[in-house]
Amino acid sequence: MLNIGVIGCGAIGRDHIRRLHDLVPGCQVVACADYFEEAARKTAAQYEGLRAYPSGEELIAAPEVQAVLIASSDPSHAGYVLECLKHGKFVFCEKPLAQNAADCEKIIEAELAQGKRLVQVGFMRRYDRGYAEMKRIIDSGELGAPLMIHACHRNVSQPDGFQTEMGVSNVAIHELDICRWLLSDEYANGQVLKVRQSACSTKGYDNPQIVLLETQSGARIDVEVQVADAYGYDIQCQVVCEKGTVNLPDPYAVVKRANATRSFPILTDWKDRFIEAYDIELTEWVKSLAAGGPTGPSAWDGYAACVAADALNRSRGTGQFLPIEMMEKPAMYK
Ligand code: ISE
Repeated sequence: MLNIGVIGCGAIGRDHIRRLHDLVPGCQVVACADYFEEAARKTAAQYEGLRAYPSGEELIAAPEVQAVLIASSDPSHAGYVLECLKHGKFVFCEKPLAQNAADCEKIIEAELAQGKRLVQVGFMRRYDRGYAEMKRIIDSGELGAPLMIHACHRNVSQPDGFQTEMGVSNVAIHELDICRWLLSDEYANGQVLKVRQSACSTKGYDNPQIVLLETQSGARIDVEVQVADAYGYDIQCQVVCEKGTVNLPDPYAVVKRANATRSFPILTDWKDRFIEAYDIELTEWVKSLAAGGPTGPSAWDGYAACVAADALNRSRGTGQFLPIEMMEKPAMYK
């Protein structure tokens, strides 16, 4: 039985605690912490045997905690991951791994010093059945080489304090991971374009934005990023290959026919859209730790996404494609 501590008792943190408690075999959540102590105490009160710690650091140091799940605010991720590595503990960190590539490099350095993989990053889309099938078809080679990806990420709302850069570093970070995974390729350059702004969006950040990327093999990717005020939470992805295309399926929804209209609902909450992927992701994570260590998205993958996000955010307003340059891949991640 793996004892897990969860840092961050906001929406996704509480959702993961429920998931680990109700669904995932072979583990129990024994500790939680939150920047707002009261949030941790309230969460702990809902589960037998769950203890609230006054800080993430104390939770990480607690002897009964064998593995840590980080679901706190983005700026706190890197510090907590480094703390887990200092204690040699397994850590699952929600995306993004850090606020920038430089902090990811520190994490990679600390993990290399431990001599084995301890870190997994929460790129849950890799566990979504739709994306997994797209990758299987692309990898089979039956459609020839992938040439282009058209993707879009449409969201209903963002929390207070959201900023333009987060459209890339927090939201489109999912596409930055899934596109390099689907194509088995790395990015060469990219830029962010500002488009005519939605009249609905008067909150002080760019919305929508377009992310453009070129991979090392010359494939091109465009991602429409609407961080808020969309009609629903809608994620689309089409990969155009030499001999055909593959499309991400819409999530399961019953089609209603009434009043001379055929319709089906579109989800609004991102936690629901990928609920099955989250379930599989954490089940596999716990299973992999029992077998010796994580096998899902690594600190290297977290780093690759942040390198691209940094370049994209630097490109905003320059009208230029900027190079996306990574350090040499350490053997541990090959
Ligand atoms: C949110 O922060 C997430 O993490 C979701 O996965 C993402 O799809 C969403 O757009 C973000 O707002």
